[in-house]
Amino acid sequence: TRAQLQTCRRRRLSSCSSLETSKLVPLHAAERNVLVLNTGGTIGMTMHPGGLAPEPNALVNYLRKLPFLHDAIYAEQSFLYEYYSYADTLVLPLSEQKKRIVYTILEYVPLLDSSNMTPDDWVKIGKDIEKNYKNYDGFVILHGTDTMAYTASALSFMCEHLGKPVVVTGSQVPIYEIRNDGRGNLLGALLIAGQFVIPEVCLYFNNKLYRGNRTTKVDAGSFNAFCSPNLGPLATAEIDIKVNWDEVWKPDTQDTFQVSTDLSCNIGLLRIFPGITCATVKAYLQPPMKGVVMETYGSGNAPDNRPDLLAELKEATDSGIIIMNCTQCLRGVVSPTYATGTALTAAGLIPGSDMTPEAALTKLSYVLAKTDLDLKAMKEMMGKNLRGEMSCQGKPELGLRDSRFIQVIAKCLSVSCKEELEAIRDALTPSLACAAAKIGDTEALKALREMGTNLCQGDYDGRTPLHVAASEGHLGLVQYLLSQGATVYAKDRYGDTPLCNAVRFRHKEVVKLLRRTGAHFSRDKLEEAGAELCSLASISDLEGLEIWMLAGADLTKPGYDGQTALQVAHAIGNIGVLTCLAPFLNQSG
Ligand code: ASN
Repeated sequence: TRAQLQTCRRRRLSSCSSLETSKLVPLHAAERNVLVLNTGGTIGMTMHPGGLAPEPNALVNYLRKLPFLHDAIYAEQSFLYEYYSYADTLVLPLSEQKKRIVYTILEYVPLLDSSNMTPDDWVKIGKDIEKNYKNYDGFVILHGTDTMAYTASALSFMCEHLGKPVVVTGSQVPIYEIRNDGRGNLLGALLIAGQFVIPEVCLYFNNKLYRGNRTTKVDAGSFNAFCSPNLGPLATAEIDIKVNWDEVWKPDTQDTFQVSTDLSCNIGLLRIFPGITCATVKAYLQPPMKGVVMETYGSGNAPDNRPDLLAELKEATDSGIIIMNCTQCLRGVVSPTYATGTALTAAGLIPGSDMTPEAALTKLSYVLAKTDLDLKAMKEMMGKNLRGEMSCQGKPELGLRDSRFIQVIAKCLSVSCKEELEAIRDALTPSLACAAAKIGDTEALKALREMGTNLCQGDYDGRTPLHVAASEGHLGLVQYLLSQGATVYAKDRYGDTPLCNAVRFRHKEVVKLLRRTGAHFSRDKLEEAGAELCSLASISDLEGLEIWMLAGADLTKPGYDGQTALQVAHAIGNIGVLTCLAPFLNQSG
């Protein structure tokens, strides 16, 4: 069984002194699992008579030969091949953060040049993420660059209540060439997807991680092919990988992850130009058109001395077509600065803030497919910031740097420069937040939040306020933290999640809440649960059994000797345990 193989792997690792992770870090705490969906793109292309085209069944075998993308010795000694039992699982060498990224590549058939991709391919990717969500810490999508920004944007909307990183990447030169950008891009994407709980669909290219729905391809001939014109990178991979946590999206959701695979095809992009005729606009807005992104000039302007054009637009919006006003400029925001812009709003267009056309188009496709919404609700949704795709014009958040507390400490330590202030902030605030979580002090956490603290950050041991609140059983606080974007997937240095902590310290209501929010045990933890359940059954610990079941443990999983908890209860004739387990048995089928 997998449980036995897992035990074998651990035994092997602990007896093998040549493996750096063996004694210092337990195997399950050091390994992170990433699923790579290889959809195609230049990264895996070779030269064919007609030009570069995808080369099937080649990538995994090639990567296997590259020591920095596959540690064959570790794989061999840690029993990796037997455990995963499929040939396309590889493992990176130990990372600087002392993590091992174990990655499995799923190759699509056929592999596609991304110019050939359609929304059906986005749906396939979305479904694969959904199907494998619980078994991996993060996802990497290998993809061609031509339509990468569209796919990343579409996935960002389709992935509802996402809690794990999805990193789209590819390259400008095939990975098989001597000089190429594929190796670096793949390596960076794997390290990020495996090590940081960034709950977003991102795009990684040329050492930068961007929010996917903010990107656009700007260069056909450079390794620096993408830019995110209106939002800085979420992370940069220089000597160190630095995550800009202030910028990372904080979902305030308490719902479980799901992928919305309904997309509308009746959408379009219409770029206006001086002298565009009314007939062109009219033809474009005919049924079955449902939503259009109009690319206007500057800060969202179009001629206001063309009553014919404005009337055409007004007629279209009156008839129920949603028209988004986005700018043709690479940078900047649609704003009511000019009369030529406000005329469009009067004609019923929705100002698209600083959304890229790619984001606005795929958002339309996603929103228009929500058949349970009426037109008004759809329009509201289009104007709302759903996944960080647009900037909200409001007052900027107060930075912790502005807080008196940090200023006083900075003064005592005689520091003033930005970097040092940030270093103080990053060192102090996670510990302060954890201390507040320990005593259940929601007010203190709110105060820290108001100072600009990111409540999702872990302390020196990777323990987040959510870990601490879950350990202590502070239900209200757990709720508050979840509403502030705390992630249920954070792992501390021991590999434990808040759910593990809530189970260990037996806080039933917290377990239930975390489960509703999408928390789950890892595949390995579920394998091992058999032994724990058996031991609980043998001592008739009903409370312990119940909490494990609530956390999603599977009653049919055997312990070390092949017996299940039920068989143990039977063997000792414990009716109490049998009655306690019965309702869950039906669930686990
Ligand atoms: N045509 C390629 C594609 O989009 C371009 C690339 O990946 N660099 O698949």
